[in-house]
Amino acid sequence: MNVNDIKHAGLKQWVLEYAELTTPDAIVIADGSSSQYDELIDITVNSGVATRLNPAKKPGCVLFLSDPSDVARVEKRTYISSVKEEDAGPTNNWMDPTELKKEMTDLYRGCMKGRTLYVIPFSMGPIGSDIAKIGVELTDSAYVVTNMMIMTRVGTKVLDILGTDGYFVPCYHSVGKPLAEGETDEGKWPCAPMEHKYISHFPETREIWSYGSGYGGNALLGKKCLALRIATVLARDEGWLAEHMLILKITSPEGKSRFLTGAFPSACGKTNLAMLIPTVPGWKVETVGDDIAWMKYGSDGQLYAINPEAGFFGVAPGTSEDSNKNALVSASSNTIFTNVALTEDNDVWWEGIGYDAPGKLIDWNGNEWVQDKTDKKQKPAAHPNARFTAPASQCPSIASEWEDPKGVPISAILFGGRRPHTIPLVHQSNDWSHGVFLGSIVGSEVTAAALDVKAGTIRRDPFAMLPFCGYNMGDYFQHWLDVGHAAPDQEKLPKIFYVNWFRKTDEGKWLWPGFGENSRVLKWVFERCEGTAKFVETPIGIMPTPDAIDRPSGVSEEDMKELLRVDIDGWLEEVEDIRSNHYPKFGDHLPQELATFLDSLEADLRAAK
Ligand code: O2Y
Ligand code: MN
Repeated sequence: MNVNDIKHAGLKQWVLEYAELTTPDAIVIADGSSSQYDELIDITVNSGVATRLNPAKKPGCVLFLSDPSDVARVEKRTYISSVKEEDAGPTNNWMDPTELKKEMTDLYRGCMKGRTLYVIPFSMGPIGSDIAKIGVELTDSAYVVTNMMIMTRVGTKVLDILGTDGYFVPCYHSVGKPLAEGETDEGKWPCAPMEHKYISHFPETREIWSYGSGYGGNALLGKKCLALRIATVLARDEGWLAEHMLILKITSPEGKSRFLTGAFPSACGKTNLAMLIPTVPGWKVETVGDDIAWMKYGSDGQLYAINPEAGFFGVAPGTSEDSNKNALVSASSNTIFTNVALTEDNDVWWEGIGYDAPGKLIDWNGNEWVQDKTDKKQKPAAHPNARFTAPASQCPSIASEWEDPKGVPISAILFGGRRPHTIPLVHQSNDWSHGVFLGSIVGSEVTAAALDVKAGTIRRDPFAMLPFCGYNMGDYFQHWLDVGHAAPDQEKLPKIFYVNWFRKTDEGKWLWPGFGENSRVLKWVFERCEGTAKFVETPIGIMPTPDAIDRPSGVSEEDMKELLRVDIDGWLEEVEDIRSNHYPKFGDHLPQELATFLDSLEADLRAAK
C-alpha cells in the first residue's frame, strides 16, 4: 500500500503536507502485517542499531541501545500548549501554541532527509470498540513503528474503520536527526540534543507534536501522549475518565470475580501488581492492563474500564521470577528490549533479574562489562529505566476479558504511592468524593523513570497523573467530583482505597513484604466490596481491624499494628504540607469540596489526639 491508496482525503493531504515539510526519501504505510514487522526489524538489525537475540533463548527478540541523552520521558521538555496558560495549570509546562508550533515547524523542516517517513494508523482500544480512539503517528523511526505494533493495534484494519472521513488524533514525530547525502547512523541511536527535544500537546486542536527523542513515552505517541494527556481532555469534554491505572481481575476461592483499577505513580510496581501471583490459597489474580484505564458508565449504571493498549512497556531491572514471573514469560519471545545488557550468547541480563551476570556482558552503553560484586560503585549493566516491549497476549495471567470492547465493570479503585512513613497499609474512603480527596493528595518517592526530578524525594502526584494530565489539574479534580455526582446510581460507584506497600521502620527495614503478599490486601478490598470484611471507622477513613488481614510470614503482630496505625502526628504534618504547599498551587481552580475535606480531616485528627 502506498500513500495514494489512502482513501481518507484529509489523512492523505496531512501526510503529504508533513512529507513536504520534513523531506523524507520515502513514505511507507504501516499495514500491521507480521511480514512488515519482520522487514522493519531486519532494517534496524542490518543498520547496526539493533541486535537480534539468540533464537534458542529469546525467539523473535531484539535489543536496542539508546543514546545516553535519550533514556526516559523528559518532563521538562513536555508541554501542554493550550491557548491560555491558565488552562494548562500549575503542574504543566506551557508555551504559547503559535510560538511553539513556529519553533517546532522550523525543527521539522528537512528533518527526515535520508530517512523514511512511516505512517502508523493505530487504535487505542479494541478496533471498533465504542470506547476506542484512533490516532495516526507520522515518524521516521523504525523502532517506533515496531514498538507501536506491539503496544497498539496498527494497520490497514484501522484505516478501514477510519473510512473516508473518520476522526483521528494527528501525531507528528521525528527523531530530529536528518542525514546528509551518503551519511548513515553508523549503528548509533538517532536523536536530537536535549534543548531541541519537544513533547508537545495542543489540547484545543487535539494534536501531538514530538521531536528529538526516539524513546518510550516521548515517541510511542499512543501511550502517555494520546491515551493520557489528550484523552484526559476528551474525557473531560465527554464525561468519562482517562487514567494512569492498571486493571486487574480478582477471583475468590468461591469463584466470584471482581475487577479493580489502581493508580500508582511511575516506578511503584504497577506492572507487578497487575500480574501478581497471590500467596493467599485459592485466590486468583488476572491482568487486564498494567498502565492505562479508560472508564465510562455503561447502560447499567456501572463504571466500565478498557485497557487502551495491546502490550507492556515494562521496566526490566528488578523484574525476576520472584518479583514478576508473568512479566518474564510475557517478554520471553517476540519482545523488543531497550537498554538492557547483552550476554555473550546473545541473551539479555539486568540488575535484579534474580541471578548473577553470566560472564562478560555488553552494557547499555555498548561497553564490555564484568560484574564485580566487591565494587559497590560499579555502574549498572542495564539502564535503571531499561524496558521490554512485550505483547499483552503473551502474558500467562492475561484475563479472558482483556479485549472485551465494552470493558470490564469496576468494583474498586486503588490509589497508592511509595511512602516510607505515615500512610497505612490500606484505608478506604467514606464515599466517592472523599476518595477524590485521597486521590488528590497522593505522593510518592521519586525514582528513575522521571530522570529530571531528584531521586529519593517525595513529590505529590495527584491520581498518579502529575505528568499526564492534559489540562489544569484543579479542573481535573472537579471533573472527578462531577463524574461521581453524575453517577446513574451512587450505590454502583466503585469503592475507593488508598494503599501503601512501601512502609519502613525508622531503621529503614520494610514493614511489608509486598509482591504476591499484596493479595492479602486485595482480599480485604474484595471483601469490603462484598460487605463481609471486618473494619473500623477512623479519622482518616475506613480501615481493617487488626485481625482482618492475615499476616504473611516475617510480619509480626507489632508490625501489623504499625502498618494499620493511624499516625495522628504524621497525618497532621501531611495536612500541614497539603495546606501550605500542595493545594495553594491550584488557586481558584481547587474545588471547595476538597478544601472542606482537608478541614474536616484536620478537625477529626485533632479530636482524636
Ligand atoms: O521512560 C519512558 O519513556 C517510559 S515511562 C512509562 C512506561 C510505561 C509505563 N509507565 C511509564 C510511566 O512513566 O508512568
Ligand atoms: Mn505509567
